[in-house]
Amino acid sequence: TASDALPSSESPALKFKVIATQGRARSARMTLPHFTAHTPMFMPVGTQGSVKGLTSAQLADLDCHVILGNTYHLENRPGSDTVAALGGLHGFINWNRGMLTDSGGFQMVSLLHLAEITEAGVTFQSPLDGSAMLLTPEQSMAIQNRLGADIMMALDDVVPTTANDPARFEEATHRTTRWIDRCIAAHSRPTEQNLFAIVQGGLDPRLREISMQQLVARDLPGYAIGGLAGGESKDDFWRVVAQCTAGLPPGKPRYVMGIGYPLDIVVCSALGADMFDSVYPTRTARFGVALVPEGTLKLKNAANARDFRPLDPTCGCSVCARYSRAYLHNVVTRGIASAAILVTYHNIAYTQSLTRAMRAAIEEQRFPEWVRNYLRTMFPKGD
Ligand code: PRF
Ligand code: ZN
Repeated sequence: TASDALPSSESPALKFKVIATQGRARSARMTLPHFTAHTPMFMPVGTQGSVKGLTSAQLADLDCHVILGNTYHLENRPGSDTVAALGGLHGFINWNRGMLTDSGGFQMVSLLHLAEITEAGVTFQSPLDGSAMLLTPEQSMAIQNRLGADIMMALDDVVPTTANDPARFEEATHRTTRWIDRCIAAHSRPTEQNLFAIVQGGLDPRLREISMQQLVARDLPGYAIGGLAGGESKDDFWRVVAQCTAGLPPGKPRYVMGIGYPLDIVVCSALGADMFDSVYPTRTARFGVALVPEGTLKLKNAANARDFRPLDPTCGCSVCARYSRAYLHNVVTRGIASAAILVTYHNIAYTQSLTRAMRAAIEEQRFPEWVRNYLRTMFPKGD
């Protein structure tokens, strides 16, 4: 409860202060070099720097506190030296709030099936000319230092949870620890940028425990839970998140990587996670799917053609204030460019109001009721 001693931590470029807890859920303030973010928070993904369909001004209007960029994509084009010359990612995309960059390895492994992981780093074929390229922990740090995001992610060895190879998970867990030491040594701006470590270990509780113990000993400003959201069962997913949120330091931010289904954001927040990112809300919008309290609304369905209600009557966003489902059905089915923009805007409004509502419920000590109501709306028959 709010009267307990509330955990906090302070490091050169990050202050984290839990302001309320209820059960394992917490509401916190995370002060970064560019912004004080409120958690739990969802961070939209701008792989190439920009969140597809939204301007920086719209993202700020939507109450986004931190957005994501990817090392791998930005290094390819336009290149981190160009970005650095333009004032870092913040200057390049004209965004003055928080930014986080992922380290690049996971993107190469998941997007380019040609990637190969060795002790040196992640080797892959350049998508531009097919030549072999190697991303080492040192290079990932050098690129991320040039991009200048508030939070940089360590280069980690990610094995898909569906791989049936215990020896490979064991190797990846220990390699992720060896790589964090190389990342720490290579990080050249520790007073301006935060390096977060990423817990690996697949679905094995023993490996997760080892990973946490080794990474927590490095005393980093924040910790991510990696290697999930890759097709494992919900039971496995929640079990690993629960183990990690219980084992990570209470006074430091906890980030579950690759999580964007609203239900997962709610469950992980209830388990004590603070940060989430995924392309899901923005990507699904481009397929004409709107996020609503009942689940999803597929705008292509003919049933919307004469439905004059907004996407979500309870949503306060400017799309819901101005447009009907019938209009959005029309622009989506005809492939008009504004369709993706309007649905993306609403979907980000939805995820931001979801996390804002959770923070308020935790702060007002009514989070269990809030969760019950959320679940009742999404699963009306209790199924
Ligand atoms: N590691 C990194 N980025 C990620 C993940 C990870 O494990 C995930 C989860 N599979 C999403 N993005 N570096
Ligand atoms: Zn809306």
